[in-house]
Amino acid sequence: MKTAWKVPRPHGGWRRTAAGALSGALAGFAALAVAELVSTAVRPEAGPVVAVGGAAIDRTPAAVKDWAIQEFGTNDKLVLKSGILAVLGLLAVALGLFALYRRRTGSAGVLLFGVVGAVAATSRPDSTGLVDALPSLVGALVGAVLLYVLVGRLALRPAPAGDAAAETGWDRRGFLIAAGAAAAASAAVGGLGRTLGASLGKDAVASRKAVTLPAAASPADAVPKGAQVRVAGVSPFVTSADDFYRVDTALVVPKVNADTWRLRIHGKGVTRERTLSFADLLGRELIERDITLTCVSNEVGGPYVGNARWIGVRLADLLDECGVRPPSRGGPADQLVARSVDGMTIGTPVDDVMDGRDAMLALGMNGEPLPFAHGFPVRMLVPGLYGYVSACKWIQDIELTTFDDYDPYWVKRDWARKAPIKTQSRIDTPKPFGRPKAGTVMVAGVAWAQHRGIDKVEVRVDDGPWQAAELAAEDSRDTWRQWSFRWRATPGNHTLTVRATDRTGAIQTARRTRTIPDGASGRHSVVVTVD
Ligand SMILES: Nc1nc2c(c(=O)[nH]1)N[C@H]1C(S)=C(S)[C@@H](COP(=O)(O)O)O[C@H]1N2
Ligand SMILES: [Mo]
Repeated sequence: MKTAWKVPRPHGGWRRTAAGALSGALAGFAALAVAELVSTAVRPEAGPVVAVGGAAIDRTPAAVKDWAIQEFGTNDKLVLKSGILAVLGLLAVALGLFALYRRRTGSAGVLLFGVVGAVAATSRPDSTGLVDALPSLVGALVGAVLLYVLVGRLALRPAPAGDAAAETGWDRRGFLIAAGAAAAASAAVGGLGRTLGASLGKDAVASRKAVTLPAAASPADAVPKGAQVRVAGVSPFVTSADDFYRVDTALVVPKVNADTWRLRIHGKGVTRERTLSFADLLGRELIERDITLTCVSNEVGGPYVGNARWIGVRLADLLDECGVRPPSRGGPADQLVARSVDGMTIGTPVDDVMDGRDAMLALGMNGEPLPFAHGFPVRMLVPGLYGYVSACKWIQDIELTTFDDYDPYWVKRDWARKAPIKTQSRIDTPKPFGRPKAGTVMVAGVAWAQHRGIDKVEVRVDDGPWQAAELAAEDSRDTWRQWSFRWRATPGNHTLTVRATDRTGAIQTARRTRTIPDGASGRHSVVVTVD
């Protein structure tokens, strides 16, 4: 039997339905284009996509965010923005279809999205006030009016009197003209917004260009020649700024003008509160150190670890001048909370900052002022601690407080209050599922246990015994250390596993844990087929 499934012909025909959908899409496009243009005058972070995206990031459960970082890496933000645009597009089309039946309510729906964007923008931690509502509201108003006008062209004309058989119709020509004009105008507004947006932050760019980093009073020793193993495929010992991993919540990289930037130090036990300018910091004694930074979201074998030469101000000296004593010397504050210009908060144990390690306010990376993406003009670094509890970028405020009194950003999202970096090692070559030739195969990679140092790296082939790898020269105990292992490879499938031993004598654990709450543990393995 044949079943016919008939879709009822929509009121006014399919073309009119399509025109309704198009009206919605155009209204959404116009609203976003106008909103982005207005945001270049207000604040780029106040645009609806960035504001809603930022709010989404803050509300994403830790596990989902970690999954996104693993899955999309540094593209996570692009994926989020595309996702928001896709959802907005679908909703706009739905509103357009709805407006065919309820024109006013459809337009009001567009306004409602404007209100959502406005609320998101004004409630961001870095919001500068009610003006942040403007981009979303103005954009939505334009979108709502446009939808109303376009759908007005789709009104059905009554059939001529006395001719009941005649088709009812709508003003196709009028609609197409209006839709075409709206699309062109929106594209022009969008283009203008892009052009203006690209030129924003020019003062910040100029202030960065004007920076000359002085020589450090306490320079770093040259990286030992033997720190880099001579095996192809191993990460460079010093990671270039371009290749350095980037992990942060900023949908728009903050462009801070170093000339107007200030850092305030205050809070519990601060007897001499201070506000410092960039010039103040540049004029102080600087230290230069090689420090390997690691993200707590780095999976075993993962890429979120990098090593650079940093120049900056020793943080303990600065705190000392402000009268701060660590709790181990009777001070009342055990937590240092760093705040960034984009509202990030990062909490670090005061004892760690002041125990003699090279915790610093970094002004430069690999001989250049910090890149904007890595925290220009100033970021914090504390050797031995994961970035989320130590490495605040675009820092503007340091508050001395207690762990009891305040939970910073990531701690509110279920990550651990304290997170020293776990001893880890990674096989850089051969790559997983590589096909090396039988004979001597160089196995090599990196190992890290910042501020403890790496004393041993061992490799195991399949279920064989652990065999000592050759350690490259150590730069410092705050940096990673390379290693290599000459493997007499025999044909067939093999699993290579690595483990490191740190200077306390502790062997890297085999116990696999997730990254949440305080960093992944376990050992990196690579499966290869030897031909
Ligand atoms: N302002 C700000 N600082 C931040 C973050 C952030 O999201 N915002 N992320 C932290 C995390 S989780 C890490 S691992 C490091 C990464 O620094 P990088 O992007 O320079 O590699 O920055 C830290 N500092
Ligand atoms: Mo991180």
